[in-house]
Amino acid sequence: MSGIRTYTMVKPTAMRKGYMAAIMNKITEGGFKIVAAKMTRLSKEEAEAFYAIHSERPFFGELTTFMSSGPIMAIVVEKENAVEAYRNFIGATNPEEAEEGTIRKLYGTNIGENAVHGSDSDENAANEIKFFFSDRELF
Ligand code: 3AN
Repeated sequence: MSGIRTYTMVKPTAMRKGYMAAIMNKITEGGFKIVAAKMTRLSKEEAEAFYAIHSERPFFGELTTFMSSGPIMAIVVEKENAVEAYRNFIGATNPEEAEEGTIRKLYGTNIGENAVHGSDSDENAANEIKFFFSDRELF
């Protein structure tokens, strides 16, 4: 059975460009309920731990340097079939290939700085939520 929660975060470039509130609005308008949110910043080591599943990818260094380059907004959203629904909602990894009207199309800069993260499985969503939030921060 698919889960009702997924993890997302507004990435540093989108934060720097001032898109945080617009993105959170769009998430809510898309029918996702925000059940946890906090602004925080990852150290390089924390970014490496968060993206450990990508450690063999050629862009790992660039990705973790970027993700630790400034504040992020960490968010948990709820909706039926959350992981798949949210990934469809944000659009393709590369903003240039993302559908019109999606968050990555509207607010993404390039394939690495693509505005938001979205968990890719229920198992990863649960781990990523735990990475950022304690039980008392989830509503
Ligand atoms: P998604 O975030 O859509 O699941 P993945 O799992 O392929 O995409 O990649 C994880 C993250 O790594 C992406 N959100 C993106 O920021 C970054 N990334 C993916 N491909 C590249 C690339 N070719 N160069 C730089 N960063 C990349």
